[in-house]
Amino acid sequence: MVHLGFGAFYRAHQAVFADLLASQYGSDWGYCTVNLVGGEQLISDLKRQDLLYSVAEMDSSGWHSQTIGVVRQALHLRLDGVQAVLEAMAHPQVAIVSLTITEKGYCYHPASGQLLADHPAIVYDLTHPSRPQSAPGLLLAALRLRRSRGLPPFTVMSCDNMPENGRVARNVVIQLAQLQDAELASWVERQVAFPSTMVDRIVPAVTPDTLQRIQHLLGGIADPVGVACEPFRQWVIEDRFPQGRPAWEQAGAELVDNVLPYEEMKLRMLNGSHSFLAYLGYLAGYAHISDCMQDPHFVVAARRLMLAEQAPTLQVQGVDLALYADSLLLRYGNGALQHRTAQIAMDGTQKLPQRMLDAIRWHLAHGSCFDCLALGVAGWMRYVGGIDEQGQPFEIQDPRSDEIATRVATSQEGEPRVRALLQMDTVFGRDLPAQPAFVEAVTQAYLTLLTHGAKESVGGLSNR
Ligand code: NAI
Ligand code: CS2
Repeated sequence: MVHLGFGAFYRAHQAVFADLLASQYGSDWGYCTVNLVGGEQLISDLKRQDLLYSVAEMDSSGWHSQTIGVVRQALHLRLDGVQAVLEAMAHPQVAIVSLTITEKGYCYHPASGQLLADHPAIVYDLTHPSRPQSAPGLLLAALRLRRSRGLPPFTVMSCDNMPENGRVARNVVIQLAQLQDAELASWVERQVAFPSTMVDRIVPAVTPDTLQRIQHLLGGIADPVGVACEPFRQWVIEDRFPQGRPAWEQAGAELVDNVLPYEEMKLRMLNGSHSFLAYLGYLAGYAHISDCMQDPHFVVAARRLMLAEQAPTLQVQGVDLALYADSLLLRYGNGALQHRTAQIAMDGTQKLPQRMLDAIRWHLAHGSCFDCLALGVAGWMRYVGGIDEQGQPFEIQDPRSDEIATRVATSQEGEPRVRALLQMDTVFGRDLPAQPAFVEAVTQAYLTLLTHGAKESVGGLSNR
């Protein structure tokens, strides 16, 4: 397998499944891992330590570390060059290329799922098709290379937090192909499988403190590639791998025909409540998700968001959603994780559609209440204003931060600000801003936030 995106999540999730298969079930599936954007130092460090690194699970009983040894090769697009990456992907033994490149790595329009043909990386790839920079461009160039060599295509498996992530990956690769070579596009359409997956494990960004604790666990040996995570892990995979796959089920993954109901459940209940807690918690002065869980109003509001506003919109069968919500709240309360609200608040333009807006569309169609979701969206709007409730400025990290900054700078605080942000159609589409019930609910929630602040506004929800 080749994995694009050697970030914290891959290291503590997909690599852990493969390691378990190799160490306990004799599997010979391994990885070539690749970083495309950033993470140069990580790849160099990994090479320096014989491609081994540590994963520590943390909970209230302590930290437990294991060594992961399934990475066989590590590359960086900038350090090793595009040719080396394409050759790795075109290697005859490669059957799967998986991805954790964050939502923005797909260069797509989150509201419509279409390729952003004017994205700078895509514009570059269209003029340099055999030396691409973007993930869709690399997948396409590697598939073209395999086809020209008479090799079967690999299966493309997205492990990013998007509904129908396989379909998103497929759309962007095929649409990019259509702009270059119609015949190649139709070959990809016919020959390449893009299964979807639901992935779950809370893996906070690594901090100096994480590395220090891992060093302590390792008896003083530093591991700059180490990562720490919660004990829980889940992986639901659409079973469509024409070129074969590891027996992931032996390591606890669920292989299913249709993963969408699980993806929607996780994205709306877990990620939706995570984003709600991230924006409102940050504004309320809570640095970590576990700090939000110390505030009973935040706990009640998050549970209400999950059960009253997200659960009714789901199609998943046979899952006790009340139990699921309670298990999520327990996981959020894990104080060892130190999962920063500011980390989850990043890239909101890429996250809001699947975490909150799809459920809001459902409520608008059914005429039902979505107060918590409206406050979540208003929380994002207040957050991207870039000034906290103590008047301190902070930085917004988002691929659309320039557009956000312009909209914020050219609109007056209050209702005009809400109207200006609602015009971002990559986030809200054209339909939502045209629905008076939506505009009214978000505007009211925003004005409540301005007047009463985040803590009181969340308290107001939990008191209803
Ligand atoms: P990270 O910040 O540690 O790693 C991000 C990875 O994405 C890096 O390998 C980076 O090179 C790559 N990347 C960033 N922008 C890119 C671009 N424009 N094109 C190509 N590659 C790009 O983040 P982490 O924790 O590994 O999360 C990555 C993704 O994994 C998330 O966005 C999410 O979709 C998914 N995920 C993360 C979970 C977590 O708890 N950390 C849990 C479930 C899913
Ligand atoms: C989080 C997720 O960073 C975020 O936006 O909501 O990465 C979350 O930790 C995972 O999806 C848990 O599986």
